[in-house]
Amino acid sequence: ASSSYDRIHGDLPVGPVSWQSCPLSGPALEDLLYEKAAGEAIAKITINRPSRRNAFRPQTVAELQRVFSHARDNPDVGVVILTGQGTEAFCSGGDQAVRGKHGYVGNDNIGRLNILDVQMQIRRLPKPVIAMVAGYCVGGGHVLHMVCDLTIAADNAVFGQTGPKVGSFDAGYGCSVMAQLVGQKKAREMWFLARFYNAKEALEMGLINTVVPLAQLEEETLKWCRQIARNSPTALRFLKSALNAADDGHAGLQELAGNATLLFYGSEEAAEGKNAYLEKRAPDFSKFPRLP
Ligand code: S0N
Repeated sequence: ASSSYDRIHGDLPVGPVSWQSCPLSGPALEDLLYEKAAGEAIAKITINRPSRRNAFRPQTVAELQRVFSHARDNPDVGVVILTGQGTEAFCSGGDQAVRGKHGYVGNDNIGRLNILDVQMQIRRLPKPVIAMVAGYCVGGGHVLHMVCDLTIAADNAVFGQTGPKVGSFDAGYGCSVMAQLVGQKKAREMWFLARFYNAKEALEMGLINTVVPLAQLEEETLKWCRQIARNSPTALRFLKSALNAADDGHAGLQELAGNATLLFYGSEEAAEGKNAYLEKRAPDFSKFPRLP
């Protein structure tokens, strides 16, 4: 039903968007597509290794770091979609072909677990990140969707951890965020048995937000993005950090507090302190109310 708010704000844009490649300084992306919707505050990051079920190697992860950083800084972006190329997989986790003794090995011959840095980037990005999932979403790929703010799944999506089957595990957000989402018993089931779950089961256990037919996956994701993109960016920023805060401990508080500082800097009261310092006079805070 349409409320007076809806009537005042008008209809959301509908239909497909025109995706345009996002210009990025530095070397060309090899493992990702990074696009922006023309005229809309929506960016899309696509892991583009479909022949490996979009498994990530160090190169993929380094590129994810670059584009998430760009999306964070870009004022024209209000919401970010993370997805995988094709319909077979969102992401199948770390590329086992380059797994070495100390992580995943890239061109520099150094083992890395740098996907953990991307998890942090998504968690702390002050804009909503939406996982758009078709096909397999497993292993480290499953952790990626869990750290996204929302997950929209196609009806062919399959979710699960494989770690204990292939001799790996994610004992960080991979466990703690999962337990928050699905509860301790179900999280232990997911990790200990390493079973796969279909989209309906994932929805029932609170792992994802909605399921739609594969053909409507992007259309539905855009609907959610457009609804988010017209809302207050500052409210969204605070809400994301507030929803992280308790679980992230000191780091969560620091993120939330940073947002408070960011807002306070825009006030006359904060400006009085700065101006007084620069003008070498005592600040006059007496005009600012001591609110109840
Ligand atoms: C995804 C699965 C279920 C798809 O099965 P399907 O459709 O039958 O396709 P396949 O024939 O199996 O695959 C097609 C081709 O793709 C290759 N491939 C698929 N996944 C991977 C992968 N992860 N690595 C390398 N190659 C992959 C296949 O080999 C096949 O190639 P060809 O045709 O040449 O044979 C199925 O593919 C599957 O089960 N994949 C493996 C899933 C898996 O076990 N992933 C790894 C899980 N572990 C992690 O992700 C590590 C955790 C982690 O990231 C982490 C955690 C904590 C701290 C740090 C880290 C970190 O890594 O940084």
